[in-house]
Order: sequence, then structure tokens, then C-alpha cells
Amino acid sequence: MLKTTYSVFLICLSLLSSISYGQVTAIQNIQGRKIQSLNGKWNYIVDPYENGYYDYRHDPFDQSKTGTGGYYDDKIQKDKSELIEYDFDHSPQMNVPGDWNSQSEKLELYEGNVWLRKKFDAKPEKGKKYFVYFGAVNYEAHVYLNGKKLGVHKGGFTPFQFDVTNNLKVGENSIVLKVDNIRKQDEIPTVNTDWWNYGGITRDVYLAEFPEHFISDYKLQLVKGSNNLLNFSVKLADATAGQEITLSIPELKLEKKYKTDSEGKIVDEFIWNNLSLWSPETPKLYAVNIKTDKENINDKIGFRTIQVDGDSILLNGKSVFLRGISLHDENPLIAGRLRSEGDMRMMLQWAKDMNCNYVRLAHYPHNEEMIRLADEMGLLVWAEVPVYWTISWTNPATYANAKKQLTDLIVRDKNRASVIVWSIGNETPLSDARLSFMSNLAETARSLDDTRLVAAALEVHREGNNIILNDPLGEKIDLVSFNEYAGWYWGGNPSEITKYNFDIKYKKPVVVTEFGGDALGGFHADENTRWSEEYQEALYKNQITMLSKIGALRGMTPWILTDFRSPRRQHPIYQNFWNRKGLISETGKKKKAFFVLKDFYDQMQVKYK
Ligand code: GCB
Repeated sequence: MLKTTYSVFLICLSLLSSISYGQVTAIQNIQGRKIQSLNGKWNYIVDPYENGYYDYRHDPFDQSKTGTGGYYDDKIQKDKSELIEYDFDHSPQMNVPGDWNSQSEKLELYEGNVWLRKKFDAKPEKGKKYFVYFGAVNYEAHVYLNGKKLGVHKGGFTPFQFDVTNNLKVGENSIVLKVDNIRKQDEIPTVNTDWWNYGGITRDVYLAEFPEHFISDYKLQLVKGSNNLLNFSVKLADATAGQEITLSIPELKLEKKYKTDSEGKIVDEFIWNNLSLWSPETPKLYAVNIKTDKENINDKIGFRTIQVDGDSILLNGKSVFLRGISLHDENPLIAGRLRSEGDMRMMLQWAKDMNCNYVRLAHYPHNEEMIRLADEMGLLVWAEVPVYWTISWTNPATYANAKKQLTDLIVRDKNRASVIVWSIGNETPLSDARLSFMSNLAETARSLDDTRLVAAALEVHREGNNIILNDPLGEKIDLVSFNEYAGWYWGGNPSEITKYNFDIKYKKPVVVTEFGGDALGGFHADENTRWSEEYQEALYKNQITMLSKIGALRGMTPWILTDFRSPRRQHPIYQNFWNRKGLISETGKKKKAFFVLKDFYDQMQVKYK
């Protein structure tokens, strides 16, 4: 009997610890808070058998009666007879933020479990709250502080945090993560993707300090369709009523005082004239301050409107052509995810060199800093969640996971003027189950943010020379966006593709999300020779001719800015684990097609002046 009660207790415990989706969304503007960086060198142990997590009966140590026994205890041998089969202090170190695949040759292709540990000093004060905050950990993170489990988080590209107020010690603390990046069918993304599955703590880690009743979230944006009606909302982490909050934008001489309601919230809409609107040409950001008697949060926020009107996309009421390019969160020059502002600036500057006003941050949420840079540099953004290819459409847990990732993305980036599109997925195959999954995601995006466009990268099919788009999901989203690979995966040589015509069911702006073909930088031949720069150049020329026949064409994000690493790409001469569809090579050299696209964008800039 006792044994059954204990097992029930264990099951409940394991359910509790595995529920990560219910966890509150991440704190707004972490950089604008009182933070201590936990970045730097972390010791790590590669643990393919999860020896530090399960005992020899394969029961998790952290769900045992004592909750101890795993590597998260971070033990050191106290006397010479003590048996401890791990030792963080004498284990190698890696940089955080940083994926493990690019930091150790042995781990280049590793998908599995790695333990990471950092020791840090803290001086917690009475009456304050403390959180550990992770910008992103790929994919499943079990987090422990001083031997106590804080929780689990799934999802490799969105931020999360844990309240450590009761676990943080004065002096030395030990934070330990078990990170698992094994691909699984029911996860988001699923097993099959065309990018490197970089594992580890890939974005910043902070210890953040807050007053007791702190501001966990806020929003300041123009109301849909208006160029002077501002929507301002604040949420305290708890339901404290009567907390005074001041919003100010000194440059506009705007200052407003509020008191939180019984739910610890403020919601207001007010007119403010003479705003200079944000656009790629004039990326105006205002210094915004939100404060209480105990907190002082600074942000930089731009204001703009984005709408669809028939075939047109209106930015601040004016028709625009989205001169875009897709990109991954990866540095082609130094393996790994983009790690610093310098890396990110390099990528966005390359897009600007091509005269882009728009980027598609494929296929998952990129770093918050990237979006802030896009705000500053004047690039519109398509932001996406990794609902990619063959997701488990009928599994409710998979849907909950996708919804949580989409929610976290929207919560994180809702104050960024650059973001104009929330993308709910890429190339998802038609079925009823998928339609309902995707429609619900579209609804979620709209319910969280009605000021931006909702879209997805769809697929087309061919009948003769007609390329047809009639995916029923098209009804539910604002743009007609699709990927098509005429001249590469189908349709003959580049010179043959201009014969194709498009038959699109929806009267909405067309923003082509992908086309392209591989070229090995520096390999020159005639335009019918695969992998040559000339082939890719001809492909771009003829794609532009073909796509220009679409009357409603209002933008594109060809695939892709730079070559990127992918285990699916195995040709030993031309690929070597690189997808070569970049317009910039792995060494940073612009390929011929780069200039074809730039020319086209120069023309579009004049046309849409
Ligand atoms: C696609 C995918 C993208 C791939 C690309 C390719 O349709 O959306 O993730 O990398 O094709 O190169 O095949």
C-alpha cells in the first residue's frame, strides 16, 4: 500500500516536473533590468547514457525520496575513500552562450545529453526576488540550483526563467543544467529539419533581481490602423493593486501616471499626436521609461502601422514592397549560432548591402538582440516558430508546445516595431489535422497581437505549366506566402522556368517566402552546370522574371542570405554538410546571384518610392 502511494506520488511529481508549458512567459526586456551575467566558462560533462540523471534501474535521481544522487548535486570528494564518478571542477569548459557542437570536435555531430555547471557568487537581499533567466537552451533543459530542481523547459529558441528567491545563497552558488537535444517526433521542431541541431545554452544567462511587486510584462504600441492612438499595458508579477507606475517618453514630453487594478494590471489607450513613425528609411526609436517607486525600466520603442489592403501591404499607410532575404541564426564564418552583437550586425548589414528592407528570420525565434538590431538598423522582420514539415498534428502535447513557443515569441517581441509578421510555420503538408492545428495557431497569434500580420510559408503544386496555390490555410492568414523551387528541385534548368504561371486562390498580397538553388562559392561554369555560381545567377534572373508575372507580388525572401550547415547536405565535393543556397558563401564572399537580387531590389525601391 505504502509502495503504491509512493508510486502515485512519484508519478505526480514527474508530471509536475515535466510540465513546462504552463510556466509563466518570460520577463519583458530582461536587458533593461538589474541583471548579473552568468555567461562565460561553464564546466561540462557529456553524458550519452544519462548516467547523471538515472540510477542503474533507470529511475531518475531527482524523483527519488531524497532527490539527490545526480550530477546536479555537484559533489566533490570529501575524503579519499568516497566514491564519486564525476567531477565538474576537472571537466572541460565551454563558452556560454554557445552551442556544444562548434566548441569541441568530438561534439560536432553529437545529439544527446550534456551537463553544464557554473559557480557564481550572489548577495541576495531580504525583500527582493531573484530569477535565473535563459535566453534559449536547445532543446530540453532540467535546471538545478544548489542541488534543488527548479524545473524543466522544452523549446530551443525561446526564453524562460525560474524563481530562485528561496534557493539562492549568500556567497557561492552552483547552477547545473542537463541539456538534451535529441530530436523527437512529437517535439517542435520534429525529427526532420534542414539545419544543424546545435545543442546547449545558446543564448545569454542572467541572474535577475527584482523588488517584491515587480513589472513582469508591458506593452506600448500603436493600436491597429491608427497613427496616433497608443495602447499601453503593464502586468505586475503578482496581483498587487494600487501600485503607482509612471510612463514617460521625454522626447515627446509624454508623462502619464497610473495605479494598478486589483489584478496588478494597467490597460490604457490614449492619443498622442506628432509621433515620428518608424520605417526602414527612418528607424525612429523613442527612449521609453517605465517606473515605480522601486523599479526603473528603460526601453527603446518605435511606432508604426502595418496592414493589408487588397493586394497591398501598407506600412504607415503607404504601399511597400518587401525587399527581403531569409536567414538562419548561424554564423557562416565561425561555426555555431550567432553569439554576439557583432555576429548579428554582420548578418543584417549583408542584408542591407543587398538593399533589403526586410528579413525573414527562419525557421525559429532568433535572438531578442537580433530583433532589437533590426529595430535600430531599419529592417522589417518576419518572425517564425519551428512548426516545420511533418509535425505530430494530432498530439495535444505537441500542439501545446507549439502554442507556448508562439506565445513566448510574441510576448518577447511585441514591442519591436521591426516585427510585422508572425509566421506560424513552414511547408506543413496538407491534412485536416494540420489545418486545425495551424488554424488554432493563427487564432492564438491574433488573440495575442492584433496589430501585426499572421502568415505561414505554404506549399504549391503543379498542373502542367500552372503553379497552383489553394491551401485552405490561406483563408486564415493575411499573406499569400509560399516556397517554390522551380529550376532547382523541379521544373528543368533555370532557363526553362519562365514558362510557369501562377494560379493563386486568394486575393491577398503575395510575399514569396523561398526560392533558390545551391552554388559553391568560387565554382564557375556555364549556366546549366549544377552547383556553379552561373547556374544560381541564371536561376535568380529567371525566377524574378517568372515571379514578376504575379500582379499581387509585394515581396520575397529568397533562400538564403548565407550558406549554412546542415547534416542533410552530403555531396562530398559541393556540399560537405553545407546547404549552398546562400547568396554569400561560407567564407563571406558574395556570389553572382547576390547582385542579381540587389539589382531587382534597386528597381523595386524606385518603383515603390
Ligand atoms: C525548404 C525549407 C528550407 C530548406 C530549403 C532547401 O523548402 O523551407 O528550410 O533549407 O527548402 O534548401 O531545400
